Amino acid sequence: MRLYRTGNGPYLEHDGSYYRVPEHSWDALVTHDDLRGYLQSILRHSQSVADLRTEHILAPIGNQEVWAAGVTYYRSRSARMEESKSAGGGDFYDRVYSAERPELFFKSTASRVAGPGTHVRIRSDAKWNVPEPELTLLINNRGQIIGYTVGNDMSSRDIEGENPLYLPQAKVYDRSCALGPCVLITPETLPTTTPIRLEISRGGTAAFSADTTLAELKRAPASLVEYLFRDNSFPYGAFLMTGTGIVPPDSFTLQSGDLVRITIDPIGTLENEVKQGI
Ligand code: DO4
Ligand code: MG
Repeated sequence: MRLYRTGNGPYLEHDGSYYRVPEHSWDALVTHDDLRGYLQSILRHSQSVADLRTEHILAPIGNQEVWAAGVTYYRSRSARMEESKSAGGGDFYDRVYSAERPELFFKSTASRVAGPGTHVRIRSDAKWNVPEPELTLLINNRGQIIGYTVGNDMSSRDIEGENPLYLPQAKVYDRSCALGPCVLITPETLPTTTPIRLEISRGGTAAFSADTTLAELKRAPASLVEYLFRDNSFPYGAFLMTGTGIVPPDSFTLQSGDLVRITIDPIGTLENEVKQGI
């Protein structure tokens, strides 16, 4: 089952048919005692409706905070070590990759999140920028993973590489995070064969593309959630981005007008245009 947040309230998709969800509060859905049971009863008792208009689809977020895990893939560890070498920060990334405690950082409030089909931003004082395609967990207020969405952790590599203490500025700014297009509601852990694909096009031609799978993710999602919820409460639940396994070559930086497409097959494709300084 896939849950969409739209300008006309939430919709449920199952086997290609769409259903309206009577509960309009996204926060009430995320914190529902039995969200799957509630959604399954909608499938049993209501008629399907016409297809969703894609322009009505919003980021699947209410009052949830967005957090992110870092250096959870070997590729990210190597890229971080390289970009921060001259600042003397390389060793930290190597150590956090193999440490028991993961790197978790605050990524976004809902107001900074871009929905599908809208634009993400490059901050105006950054010169080296990339998207980070990340499987993103939706966790209820009781610390249970209730679903999965696609996330883009937009990042300024020059700012982060200059000094690891600049991480919040490299990561948190207006429209630095995209989520969507929906939440896959499932009690199952996603298989390690699940592919994550990043495609960046510029002026209609491919500028970069790459794939990874969840087999490369070093940490179990449940363990990341357990750390996030230690001594930390989330009355509306939270999103947790699980880190990137794809980093374009060092010669690559995003430009205004680029189109970023991130596909995680059982969930869908999140597509956003990039703008700088707007
Ligand atoms: O340590 C910096 C953040 C890395 C990150 O966002 C990632 O690995 O996805
Ligand atoms: Mg990231």
